[in-house]
Amino acid sequence: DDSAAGELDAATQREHEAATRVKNINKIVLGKWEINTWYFSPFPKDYADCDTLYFCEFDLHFVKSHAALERYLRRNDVAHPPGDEIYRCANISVFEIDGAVCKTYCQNLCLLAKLFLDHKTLYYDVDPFLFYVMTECDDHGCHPVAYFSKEKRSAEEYNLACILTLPPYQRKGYGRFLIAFSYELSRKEGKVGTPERPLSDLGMVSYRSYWSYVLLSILQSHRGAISIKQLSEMSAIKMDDIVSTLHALSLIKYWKGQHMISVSPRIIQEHLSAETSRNALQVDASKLQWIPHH
Ligand code: 1VU
Repeated sequence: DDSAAGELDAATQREHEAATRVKNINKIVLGKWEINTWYFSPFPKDYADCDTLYFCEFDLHFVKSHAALERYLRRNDVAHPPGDEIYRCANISVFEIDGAVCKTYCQNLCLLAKLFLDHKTLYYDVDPFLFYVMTECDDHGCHPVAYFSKEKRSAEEYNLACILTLPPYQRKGYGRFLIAFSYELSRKEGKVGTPERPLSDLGMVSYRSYWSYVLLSILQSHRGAISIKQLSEMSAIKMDDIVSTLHALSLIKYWKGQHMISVSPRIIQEHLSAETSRNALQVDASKLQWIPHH
């Protein structure tokens, strides 16, 4: 059909233009942070030529000047993201926000996130997604530190569409925490999951690190032979990702048309010892109050 093909071409072209456009907004102000941006993001025309954008960190409303933000904040007294708080453990909370319910918030979150994401196409249609915003809470409110989005329904077994830790909070284990959280949700749904592709370089290191840790931990405590399928059932990690991770760790052989896991306790110990000394932030599944969406 010519017209459909024509539309697709135009859409592809728009996408290409968006991807190759130069970075527009140089900085954002968000809560106590001034953050330099990394990439282009398609903010509305009126804001596209601003050097700095000023955000309310709680509802993600953005304005063009510091004075305008101060005026806005004086009138606005919410101190946490919208949606449902589905996890709380010490000062860490996770809020679940439905794209169809809090459209503007979720669109603004996508625009903000795109400033730090290279290759992702931006979804203006946020309705099919749920957003999970992780916060650090103090006396002033629940401050956003990281988030991921997830399709309400995925034909490809995706359990995470897009993940971002805000730059001031990166390399503290928050990305890893949210990846673990996404698998905890899959476990509750009784499904396996995998992140949407492509992964950025930083996304790839984070997933590799998580997968390695989870699989090595299971292998360490498991007695006797274990199959890829069993590992997948125990971890909610999709079988392909298990195979590629074990390959990368040289813990798998392909023999007579079958994958064979071959591990020695020494190898497991070597990999895990670095891990346990780091004291990473764990997801406490007993603190998750959530029932799957149908
Ligand atoms: O646990 P390990 O130490 O083995 O690994 C950690 C960490 O060391 C490693 N890592 C890095 N390694 C080298 N250079 C880095 N700059 C770096 N950053 C992290 O990754 C493991 C996880 O670390 P983390 O839990 O501290 O992770 P962050 O909170 O820093 O968050 C990781 C992400 C990927 C979310 C963060 O880097 C980010 O927001 N990047 C920009 C946006 C992005 O690329 N997002 C992923 C796009 S792909 C996608 O969304 C489709 C699923």
